[in-house]
Parts: sequence; C-alpha cells; structure tokens
Amino acid sequence: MKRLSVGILWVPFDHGVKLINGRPGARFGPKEIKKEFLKLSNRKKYFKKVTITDYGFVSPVKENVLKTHSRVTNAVRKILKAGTIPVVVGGGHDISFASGKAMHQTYKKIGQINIDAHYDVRPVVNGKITSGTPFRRLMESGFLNGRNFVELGTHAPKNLPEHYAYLIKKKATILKLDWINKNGIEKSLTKAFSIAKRGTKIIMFDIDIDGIQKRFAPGCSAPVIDGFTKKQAIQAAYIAGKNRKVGLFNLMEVNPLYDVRNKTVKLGAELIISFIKGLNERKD
Ligand SMILES: [Mn+2]
Repeated sequence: MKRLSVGILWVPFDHGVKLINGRPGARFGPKEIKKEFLKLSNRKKYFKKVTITDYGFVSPVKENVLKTHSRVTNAVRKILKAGTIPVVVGGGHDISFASGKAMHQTYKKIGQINIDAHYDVRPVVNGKITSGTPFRRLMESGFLNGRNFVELGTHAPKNLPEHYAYLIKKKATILKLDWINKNGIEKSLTKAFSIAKRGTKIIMFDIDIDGIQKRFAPGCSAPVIDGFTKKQAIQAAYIAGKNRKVGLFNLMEVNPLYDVRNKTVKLGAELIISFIKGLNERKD
C-alpha cells in the first residue's frame, strides 16, 4: 500500500479582499477551520493510506499582497518538494496565484479547476492585486494555459461580460451552474478533469466557498444566493481527492465574521476531510 501525504498550510490573509471592497474577515478562516478540522480528523478510518502534516500558519506581511504571496509560494514549493500534496487554506482567493506559482515552478505544466461563483480573472488595476485576480495573473504570467483552465459553477450576476470574453479568448472552459445541475457533479468533474489534464503534469483544484449556496455557506467575503449545494461540494472535493492528477487543493474565502452557527467553517473542514477521504481511496 502506497502512502500518500498531505500537508496543510494555513494562510490568514485577506488584504486582497479589502482591495476589492469585499467583506474582510477571511483572515480568520484558517484558525477557525483548523479547530473544526482537528475534531473531524479523528475519523481515522478515512486516513489509513494518508499521512497528514500540519505546516502551520504563513505569517502575512501586513497589507502587502506581493510579499505575503511570495511567502506562500515558498512554503508551498517546500511541501511539493517533499512529495506532499498541499492543502492551502485561505484567506482571500488571491492566494491561489501564490500556490499556482509554486505548482508551475515545480511541475511546469499545470491544469486548474475552480469552483466559484465568480470568474476571478479581473485585471490588476493601479497595482491592486485583489482577490478577484488570481487566475488572470496565473495565465498572464504564463504559469497556466487557458486551455487547461476550467471554471465550475460560475453564475454570479456580477460577473462581467468582458471577463467572460477574456476567458473565451484564453480558450478556457466555463461549465455554468445550470449545466452542472443538469449533468450532475460526477459527469461535470469528469469533463473538467479531461480538459485540465490534457498535456499537463498536475492539476490544482480550488473551492471558493462562495461557489456554494448562501444558505450553506453564509460566511464568505462575497455571498451569492445560488451555487453548489453542500452535498455537491462535498462530492466534488471527494472526487478531486480521488483523482490521481490532483496535486494541490486550495480552499478559499471562508469568512467566520459573517458565519451563522459556524456552519461555513464546519463545511470548510468537511471539504478538507472529503478531499482526504478521496485521497485515501486513490488507486496507485
Ligand atoms: Mn473566488
């Protein structure tokens, strides 16, 4: 039995959310999710094949996105070098640029799947690296080829037509929420993986908690009514864990300040557990 190892990295940083005028507070996500995760990780039966290492908290550089990101990139690169699969817990979604950079530096060609209400391909304006920019930055830096980028469940009314056009120009794939609901999670992810893995070595899997319906995930920076159900999100994390090509999981935007009875925080922890459960069932 081949053992797999997971390394959890907590990134308590939400300055990118402030810069986009979102609701700050995701910096408290890591600490709260960790508490719930520790309770749930007693479910040892999921983890027979998986070793979990806690890589601790990245200490952010105050109000400095670039410097904080570079700390995250270095930390993620170290985890990858150890042959370990990072689970990166934010924080604002801008952090996915930092982990994506480490993935590119380590594996060169990467694929990306993102569950999100938003496209997150906003341009950097006046040097402001906001939580709405990570995937555009990854593509513009040459770290991610749009042909291997799949957006899942995007639907927010605030998504701008020019960002849709940008994704199309980059040959990215957008599987909208309606399509996913019609086809189911399993089929949607199979399609997403077939696109993300084409010609790449490894896939980065993201869940922005705002991609999940507000009634299940009220604690986030930019809430949207519709989205994945809790069950769909848990299933998606499990399928991602099970897929041999997935080499990193970013869990972003959980904001405890707006949570209701801690349910978003608990869901965040549950998503990490589901991913690990999937890993545990990976075929060698
Ligand atoms: Mn996002």
